[in-house]
Amino acid sequence: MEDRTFDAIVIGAGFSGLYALHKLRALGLRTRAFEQADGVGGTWLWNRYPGARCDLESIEYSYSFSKEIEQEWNWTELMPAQPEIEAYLNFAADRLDLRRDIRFNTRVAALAFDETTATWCMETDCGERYRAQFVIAATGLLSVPLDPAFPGMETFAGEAVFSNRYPRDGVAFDGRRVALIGTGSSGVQSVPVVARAAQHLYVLQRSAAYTLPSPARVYEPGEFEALKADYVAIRDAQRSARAGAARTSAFAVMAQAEARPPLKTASRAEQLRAIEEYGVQGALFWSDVTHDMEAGDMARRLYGEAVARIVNDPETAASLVPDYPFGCKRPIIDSGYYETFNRDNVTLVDLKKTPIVEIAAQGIRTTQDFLEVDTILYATGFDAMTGALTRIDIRGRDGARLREKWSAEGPASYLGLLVAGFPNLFTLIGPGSPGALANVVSSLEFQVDWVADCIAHLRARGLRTVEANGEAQAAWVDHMNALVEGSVALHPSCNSWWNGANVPGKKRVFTSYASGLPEYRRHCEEATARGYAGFTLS
Ligand code: NA7
Repeated sequence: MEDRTFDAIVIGAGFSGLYALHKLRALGLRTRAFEQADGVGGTWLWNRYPGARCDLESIEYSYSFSKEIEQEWNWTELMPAQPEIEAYLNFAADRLDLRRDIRFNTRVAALAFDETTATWCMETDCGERYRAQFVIAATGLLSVPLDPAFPGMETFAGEAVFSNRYPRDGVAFDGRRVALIGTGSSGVQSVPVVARAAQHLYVLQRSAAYTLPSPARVYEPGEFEALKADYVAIRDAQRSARAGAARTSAFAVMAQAEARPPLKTASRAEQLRAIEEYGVQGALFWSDVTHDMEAGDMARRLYGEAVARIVNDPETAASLVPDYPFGCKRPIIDSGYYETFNRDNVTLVDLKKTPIVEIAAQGIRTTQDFLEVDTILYATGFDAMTGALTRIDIRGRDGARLREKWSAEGPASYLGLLVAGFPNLFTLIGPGSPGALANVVSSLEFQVDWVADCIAHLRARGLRTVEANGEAQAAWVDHMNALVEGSVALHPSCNSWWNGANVPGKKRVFTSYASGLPEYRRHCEEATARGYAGFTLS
């Protein structure tokens, strides 16, 4: 009979779940991880869409806790592509012998806190029950697909695929007429790759994206070996960097912009020189762009001028200019996105002008056209940050449901680690953490270490539970909100997964801690040093 009682249960076997399993096992806890997919990788397993690539350097978007993994693994590209990240996580899982404690193909459906034993009862989608004192939700910030609801979607006779659960064996686009819906990071990265194979590609865009050319490239011979020898210094620099990444990244682009002069005081000649020298990036590299709506609008227009220098067709170029300010959505890094619209086999369909009416057996009907296609690639995003937790039926003290609490009050949590009323349920990279604003790997390593220290502290003192205090949680939420007050990310025109506005009916709240990873660490370490201030240990 399978043992169903553990010290700790980890939900998810992506970057955070794998490290949590390793760390808790090393602490001597009987730990079992549950993963709904058939392999490790999490987000990097599901999102196998063409062109999927990280926007941080591989040397920084990797585990720092194991010197062995650092030295034994060889990255081949500066900005790693999805297959290499998935292979890396498989390597780490094997190197740390994690698979024997992971139950694959198993989705966690429900969690209920049992007050009498101070343990969590967990139920899987097959109705199996497990019990553990601690639960670590390593469920990812971009793991719950958000599918559109176009009339007639189910009647499409061709192949319909989703970027966020892309088929393992890939999709043949060769010679096909393809429609791609959605121009966030997934859509923008897919466009150039699909365009090279397809007979014709229709890009169906509801909101235009701000996207910057990726510095992605293969390492020169010897280049990675030199970096590898320098890991100590690289990790040091990462630790003190606001975004948990000190080298090239989308975050660095925004930080550089803040260090430059304001756009509002730049002369026309200076503005033009910026886009001549730096292309689209030159339009955004100014200190006031993400803080001042007027400067944001100037940057938007300048960005349009830079796009018009790349895209030949003026109407297409105009449609590709966002109608919202930079900084409202997470910046994208692409490989030849705008240039792709100069290909004869690519058509941009501006859904703001001609919305989708329905999907039919042979294609997509807009208010203006019928697009006959063989394949539809949906790249429509995620119920981010909270979705992975709210779709599990989580009941804490007095049977209170996390889903209802968060939907009524917004996704509150103390330090992004624990939620009041839900003892011993640690949330990794969820709301209240640096989440979407920092290198997820750096954040999760810190959080997992914090959780392990906290559990060791409880055990050493014979304590059973740790729980966030309501007042500390409320103060943390207020602090988080104050940090983003007045920023473009919360502007009413800003519909982004960053603030939940991409999900119909979801409360508009900016859920990532905006003061950077070092400051976040300081808050957490300070709470620990003050005897777990803000938490109740009992
Ligand atoms: P995103 O960034 O949420 O992008 C989703 C895209 O899909 C976006 O352009 C949406 O337009 C579009 N969308 C969503 N629903 C519809 C409907 N119903 N009709 C038309 N278009 C729609 O998700 P991604 O997967 O691209 O990227 C997520 C993150 O993953 C990314 O930031 C990186 O960090 C990695 P909208 O903007 O809502 O008008």
